[in-house]
Amino acid sequence: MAREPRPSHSGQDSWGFATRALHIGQGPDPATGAVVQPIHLATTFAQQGVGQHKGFEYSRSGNPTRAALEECLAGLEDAKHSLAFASGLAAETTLLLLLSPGDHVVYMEDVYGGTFRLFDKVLKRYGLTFSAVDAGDVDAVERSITPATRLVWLESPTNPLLRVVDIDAVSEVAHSHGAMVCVDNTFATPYLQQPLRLGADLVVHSSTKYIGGHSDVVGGAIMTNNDELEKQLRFNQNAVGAVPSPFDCWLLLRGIKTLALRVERQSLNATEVAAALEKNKAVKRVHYPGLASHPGRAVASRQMRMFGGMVSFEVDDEATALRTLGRLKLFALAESLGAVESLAEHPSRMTHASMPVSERKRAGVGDGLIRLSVGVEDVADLIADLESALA
Ligand code: P1T
Repeated sequence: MAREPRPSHSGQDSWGFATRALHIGQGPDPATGAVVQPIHLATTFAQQGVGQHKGFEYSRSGNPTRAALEECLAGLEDAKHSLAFASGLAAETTLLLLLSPGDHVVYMEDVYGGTFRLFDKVLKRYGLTFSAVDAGDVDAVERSITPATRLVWLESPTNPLLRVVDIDAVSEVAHSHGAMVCVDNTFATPYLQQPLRLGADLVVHSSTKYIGGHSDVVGGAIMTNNDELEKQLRFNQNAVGAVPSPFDCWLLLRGIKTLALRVERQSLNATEVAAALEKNKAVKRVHYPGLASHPGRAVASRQMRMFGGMVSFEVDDEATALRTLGRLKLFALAESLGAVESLAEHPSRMTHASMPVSERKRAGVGDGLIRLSVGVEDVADLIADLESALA
């Protein structure tokens, strides 16, 4: 049984999501009244006397445009703190620097291939250890926790199979063993799911995706309600320099204004696309949390507002998948996701190619799998495109 959601920290409980997205960190500029945030390109800020300044010293440590974005991002997740990064992986790397050699991480076996690569090819060399688990099974998570486990790393829905994890239940188990929980909320977006309110300690985003929403900016974010974690994260970010440019922060602020509208439409379109694919004879299986056939539907209904814009489906084999991708006209064959235009890709050859075949197999990422990022086009056109490519 799910518990009551944890309290909001944005201080704007009375505002709905779309209002927070437009008004937190986005108000008129106090200096000029401009209704759009200015872009502060300055790399350094004059001090009245040594150590006497208006909150900014040097742009790696802090920048007014980034601060506005961070305030807005915190508001989106109802979080006390947010930090903006140069990319999703920059955010993930900085977050994992909270750990020390010998620490153990349990992670959902079906994660973005680049996240797996960061764990497997980079951080293992610095003495961290990792165990993959099907986090859809809460008992399996508990069985993988050891006395050295400091962190449980989740995605929900996962990339690319849209598996669903009960964030509340896994957080309870992890906390009972003294481990923190981080949720990569990129696929769900803060509009659909707020992991901190479900018990997670940290949220990470690739804001390159839905938060930016227009395939024109790479970025990342971390949110937390924990003051001590925030202090360490800010120290680590400044120490390693994983910061976004002011212009990228501004583009993200611009994208966020329509996040709720876009994700609403993408979720509605994806629901129709998934239903059409399920009826198509060339399709063996459709993965979408909103389908009655999806094993995670009940949990997703409880922890998400809608089911999101990502859909995956399986065709007979790799040759059929590649042929289908080659025939699509509206869906661009491209990595990435979450933007207004629809994209399609082949996870085993593209986004998850950095996972060894054995890991892909274990996670269930087959060669006949196609992943769709459903955009905001007219859904009838998207379905017609898929049907003619599958014919
Ligand atoms: O690309 P970057 O902004 O560094 O974000 C990495 C990342 C982190 N988490 C998830 C769930 C992701 O999907 C990604 C990036 N993913 C793709 C590029 C993709 O096509 O799946």
